[in-house]
Amino acid sequence: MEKILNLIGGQHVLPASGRFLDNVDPSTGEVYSLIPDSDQRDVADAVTAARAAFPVWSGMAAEKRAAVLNKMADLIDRDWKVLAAAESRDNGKTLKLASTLDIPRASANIRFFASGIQHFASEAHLTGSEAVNYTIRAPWGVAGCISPWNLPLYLFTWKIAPALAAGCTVVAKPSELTPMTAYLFSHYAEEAGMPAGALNIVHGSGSSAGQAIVEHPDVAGISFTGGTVTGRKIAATAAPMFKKLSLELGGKNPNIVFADCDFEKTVQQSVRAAFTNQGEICLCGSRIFVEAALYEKFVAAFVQETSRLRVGNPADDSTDLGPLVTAAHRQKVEGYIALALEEGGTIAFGGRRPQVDGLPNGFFLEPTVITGLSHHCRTNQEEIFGPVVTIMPFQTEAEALEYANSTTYGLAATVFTENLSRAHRMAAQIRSGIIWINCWLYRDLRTPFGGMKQSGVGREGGWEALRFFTEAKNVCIKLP
Ligand code: TXE
Repeated sequence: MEKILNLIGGQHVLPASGRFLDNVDPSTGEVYSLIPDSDQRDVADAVTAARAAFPVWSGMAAEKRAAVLNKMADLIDRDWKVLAAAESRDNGKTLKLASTLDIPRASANIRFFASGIQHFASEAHLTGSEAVNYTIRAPWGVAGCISPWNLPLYLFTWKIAPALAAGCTVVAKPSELTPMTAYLFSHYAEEAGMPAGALNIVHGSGSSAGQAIVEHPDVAGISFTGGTVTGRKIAATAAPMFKKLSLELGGKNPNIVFADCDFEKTVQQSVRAAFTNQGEICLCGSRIFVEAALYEKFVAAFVQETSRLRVGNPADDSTDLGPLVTAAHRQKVEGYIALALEEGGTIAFGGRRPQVDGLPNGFFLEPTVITGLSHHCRTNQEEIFGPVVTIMPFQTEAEALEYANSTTYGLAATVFTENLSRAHRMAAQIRSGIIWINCWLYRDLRTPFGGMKQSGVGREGGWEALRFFTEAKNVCIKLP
């Protein structure tokens, strides 16, 4: 069985414990590879290597670092088929999605920040005729990059690319549920000519390897994407050490549909927003609020469109939803379906485990549509992170806004309306970091990305990410 290894100081190495964790294929429920069960010893080695590499890597001209990063992106593009197949097998996402979204985006992330660092600039200020002030933005040292399982290589590169471009050296930990593409990627460091130790990848559980990265005194900052509960724990560990923190956490995103929307497109985009990647994206539109006049028509069309989605083998071209990532996660999602019924909801579609030919033990679940709930029940307040969506009517714009803002999350929101003034009003008043009008997950990597309230701290993307991985220093020169 294939054994994944850590990348530390340019070498692929076994974990100090000698222990491995099982890596399960969610389509079959079977263990198909082994993951290093790393602990603080491996993390200490990785941090030592990253510290040693820091003067070399940060001392290289930005163009040189960019050249190495672009070479890594070339290698992703060269191997995209292998990477897409690995991502699909590891996570359960469809091969179609891995091939068109995850893997192309991974190389795009790297190219974007390789280019960005060459255009990154800082300010200078003349203080009358008395002094000149300028700002140095220098990488702060060793960055801890901790990424989740839902978009594995996509989010892994979204963190390590700006960190490395800025000149930080990295100790990264991919999710223990989906480590395979990060492992394949780890071989590119040497092939692309990256100095040993600039990128270190330590595999293992969050409570052991992840926690050790956050606790290590020589890791100056942490970029984390994952659940809100984990984010809170990381913040609590990091705060007494005053580490820099970027936290991209959960969402419970409203999708608001006004009666004046472009109906066909709205239904199609709403289904996409609810069920892409089995609903396992922090940006998914999981609470749909529909203006009362359109409600019945919308629910009927939404259910019909959902019924066309095919749950099946993620490797098949015709599959729209693969299995959920783990048995435990499916159980959690099913728990919310049961809760929705207890809270008075009605299942308008789905809710069961489908039979998938040849894959009787996969963690499959039907896309599920629930109606009849209030906006404040637990089902509509807590992140489910699966193929479950609720639909509720609203009467007025003010009511839609109240419902939209009624959770502790504030990551993304979608508004469908052809009324431009209303679109602007809603965009200004919804409390979330991203507002999509008449679209969903339409991304420009230059835009600030992140959430308000318990959806996180800080912003990724564009200059925000490069600013995060650098520290500003003011130099003031008194003129004679
Ligand atoms: O994520 P975790 P889990 C949400 C979603 C999901 C819930 C829990 O609702 O059901 O979170 O998912 C590492 N110190 N999202 O438990 O634990 C862990 O190893 C340092 C939303 O799978 O947050 C992994 O690499 N690291 C989300 C990473 O954190 C720790 C995407 C994320 O795992 C750690 C995924 C610790 N103490 C889940 N504990 C999004 N925002 O997109 C765990 N980790």
